[in-house]
Amino acid sequence: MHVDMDAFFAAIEQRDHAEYRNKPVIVGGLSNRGVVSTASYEARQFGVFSAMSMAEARKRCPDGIFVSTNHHHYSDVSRQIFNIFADFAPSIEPLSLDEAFMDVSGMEKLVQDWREYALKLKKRVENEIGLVASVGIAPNKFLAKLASDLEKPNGLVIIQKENAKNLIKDLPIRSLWGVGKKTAVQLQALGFYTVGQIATAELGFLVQHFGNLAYRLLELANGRDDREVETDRLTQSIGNEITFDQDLLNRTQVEKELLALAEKVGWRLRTEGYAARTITIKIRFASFATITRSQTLLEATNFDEDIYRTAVKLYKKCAITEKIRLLGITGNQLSLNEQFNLFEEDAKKKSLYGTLDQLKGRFGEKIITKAKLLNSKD
Ligand code: TTP
Ligand code: MG
Repeated sequence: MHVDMDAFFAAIEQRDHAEYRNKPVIVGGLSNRGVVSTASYEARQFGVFSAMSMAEARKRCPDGIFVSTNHHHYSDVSRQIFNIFADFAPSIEPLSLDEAFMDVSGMEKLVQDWREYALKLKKRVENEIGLVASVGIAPNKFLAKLASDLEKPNGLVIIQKENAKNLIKDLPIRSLWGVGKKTAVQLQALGFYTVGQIATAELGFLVQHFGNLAYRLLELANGRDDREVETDRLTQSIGNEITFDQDLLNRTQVEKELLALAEKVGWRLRTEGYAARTITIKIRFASFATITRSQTLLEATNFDEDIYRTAVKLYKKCAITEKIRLLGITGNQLSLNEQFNLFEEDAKKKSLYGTLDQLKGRFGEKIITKAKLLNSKD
């Protein structure tokens, strides 16, 4: 079973603000150079979609309601949803804040009617959280994810093994898991446009062009997928990025922005109960060329200054010749934050951050920050 919430961020805003309901709501970074996180289905009719520039979204939907992303709040709602999911399957693999695979195989004796079972889950999410989930049930992960998407919003699709091949044969090749833009272009150059066309291709021919990927392509195109639901996969990463109103020129500016990002990521890691073993920075240049650099630490951390120090180190190692348009920091290789205080230094830091986080929790994320990050307008 695959569950995916409809227009997740926008739906939460519509739930919380009655005056937004049935209206085009666009959630994202509101500056001119911001990006759309998601759009309500009303806004999608104006051609507004995730990852579109906010400037373009404003052009397409001038009367829309534009709301700044409140990631913290959405994570809280996400946790509530996952609590409900947990009542419906023994093992759950979260894919993002609003989406999960649930392994219901082996429950055939308990569940007579899968449609009813999915409806029960949808009803609980609606009654208890006030949001709508789309559900897909199928013999495997690939088909279940596809199914939850087929009748969105408010979808519920069950794919039977016998019908799978027929159901997917006319879908575009991009529907296959793992087929990104590049592979799609390659496939099209060889005359493959639909899933069905790949399903009947020769394995040898595909191997010639796609190497290792060939076998998986053929399997998926035939509706087969033997991936397990991976329950112990935690949230994979926590990160923030910022696109600047004006491209950054000098090192002092960059370091200041990295500090602000480190503070954000540290706070999110700590409040969500994680520590990150690997720190990754992302730099997008004025030309849109984008690089990422990572470093794995000896020990996982969620302290702002460790994140900052690593980020600056990574930044200094990059040969930078262009202005910078976007910076991001992500913590990867997350573990649950249960580390012991081996060193006095750590205990001190922990108590400092405990105090900071209490303040932030009570008065909002902006209540306290590093002196370095203050400027006259604050
Ligand atoms: P999705 O499930 O892809 O999108 P959605 O829930 O908004 O809409 P639907 O599933 O009905 O098509 O992503 C879940 C949330 O993740 C989304 O509400 C906002 C966030 N998100 C981004 O911030 N940027 C993105 O590019 C995408 C795709 C999603
Ligand atoms: Mg969704």
